[in-house]
Amino acid sequence: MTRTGATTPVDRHRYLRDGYLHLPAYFTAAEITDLRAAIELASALRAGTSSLDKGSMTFYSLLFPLSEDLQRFISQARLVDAACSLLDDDVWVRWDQAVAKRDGAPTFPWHQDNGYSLLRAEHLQAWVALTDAGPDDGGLWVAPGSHRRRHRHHHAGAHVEVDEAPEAEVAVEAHRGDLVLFSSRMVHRTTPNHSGRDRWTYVIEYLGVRSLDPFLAPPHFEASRDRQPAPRFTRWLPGRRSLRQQVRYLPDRIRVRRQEGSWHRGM
Ligand SMILES: O=C(O)CCC(=O)C(=O)O
Repeated sequence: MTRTGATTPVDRHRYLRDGYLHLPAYFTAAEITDLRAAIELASALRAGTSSLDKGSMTFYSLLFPLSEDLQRFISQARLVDAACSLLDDDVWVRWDQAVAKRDGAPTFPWHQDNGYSLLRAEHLQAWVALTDAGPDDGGLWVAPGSHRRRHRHHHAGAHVEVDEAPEAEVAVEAHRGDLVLFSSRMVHRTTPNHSGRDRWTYVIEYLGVRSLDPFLAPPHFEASRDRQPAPRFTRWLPGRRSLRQQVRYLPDRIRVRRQEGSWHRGM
């Protein structure tokens, strides 16, 4: 089957079945070099540190609002096409982050990203390997099939962790330029980096436009219209206008307000 640059029907079937897709060599070396330069510039503009930082692991979050280059990257046709197809909706980007897992960085424990975002809707994580990221260099491990239900989490300091570690896991042997698309409900972790090199990844979170993030203030970055790239900041996505969505999140908003400051809500 010809790859159009995004995803094929077979990819979609595998994504729905396993909860993730590993697409090797999705980006060229030149694209990754440009992406890293844009991340570096935006990170320099972002003040402060993240409460998710752990040992020699550093998170640089919400970079795209600071960079037109990143806005172009996250709304490029191939990514938008893949995100719309896998979420079956037009999409907006609620979050991005570059993560440096430097030599010696520890495990980042098993979790679903919904455990951090506190969203009820599934979102799509587009995980770009900016360096090699295999099992020995702080790479990603996934539990195929675990995305079919919400798992209970407990707090572990600023982090959350699923109550029960999955029984079956798969290491994703990612190389620089690979793309891993996975469901925010996929239980995943990353293991320590013992490689002597720094591991860098960039993660973009796509959410269907009918889904609200009640915790994030507008404007929001709309990435597609009619499933074509249509990048723009807007205050009024369909999910935000929906009374049903607003009411659905009332109990969560009250709970989060009570917990505010005790941990980090993010990806
Ligand atoms: O980048 C990492 O090593 C862990 C971060 C992570 O699991 C995530 O972004 O959900």
